[in-house]
Amino acid sequence: MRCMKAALVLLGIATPALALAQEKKDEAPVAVQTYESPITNNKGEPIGQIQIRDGANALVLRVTIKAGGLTPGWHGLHFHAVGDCSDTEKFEKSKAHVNHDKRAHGLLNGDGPDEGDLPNLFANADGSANGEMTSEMALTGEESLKDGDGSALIIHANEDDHTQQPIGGAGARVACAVIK
Ligand SMILES: [Cu+2]
Repeated sequence: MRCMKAALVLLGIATPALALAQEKKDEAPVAVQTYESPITNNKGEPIGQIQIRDGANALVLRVTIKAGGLTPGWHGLHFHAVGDCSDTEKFEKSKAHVNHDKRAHGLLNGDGPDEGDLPNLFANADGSANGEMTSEMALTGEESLKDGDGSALIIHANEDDHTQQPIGGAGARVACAVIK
């Protein structure tokens, strides 16, 4: 009798544990994809780099800028539609924001945001900056950052107010990183 009780208790514990193990086995682990690319300024010089990690729940963008890379203060940051940073003076070849759904620009705009919208990056007094942020975009697949013509991370001269069209008053494009 005592023995049987013990067996039942064991079963009671063992069953959920087994079920959990099976559940974990059934869920194929989603590997985190990583992408890194240098950031170039208007003179074509490298000023830092981006790192993108894309996993099951989020795409995480890390931006690292070395001292002297940017003017101190806030800078608008967006994913632009084409992965071309070759026209370093203006970075216009990167085209407009990634925006498949034709939304208005602005994280704080009621008709937005567009897919390229990102939070601002703050550069320190020495021009260095470090930031990490998430995006709704995916790294690979349909309508992703690495689509046919790729995309670019653009850093603007001024901060993005997250409201005004077309780019929140962020001004000139001062740095660019290819995502392809
Ligand atoms: Cu932009």
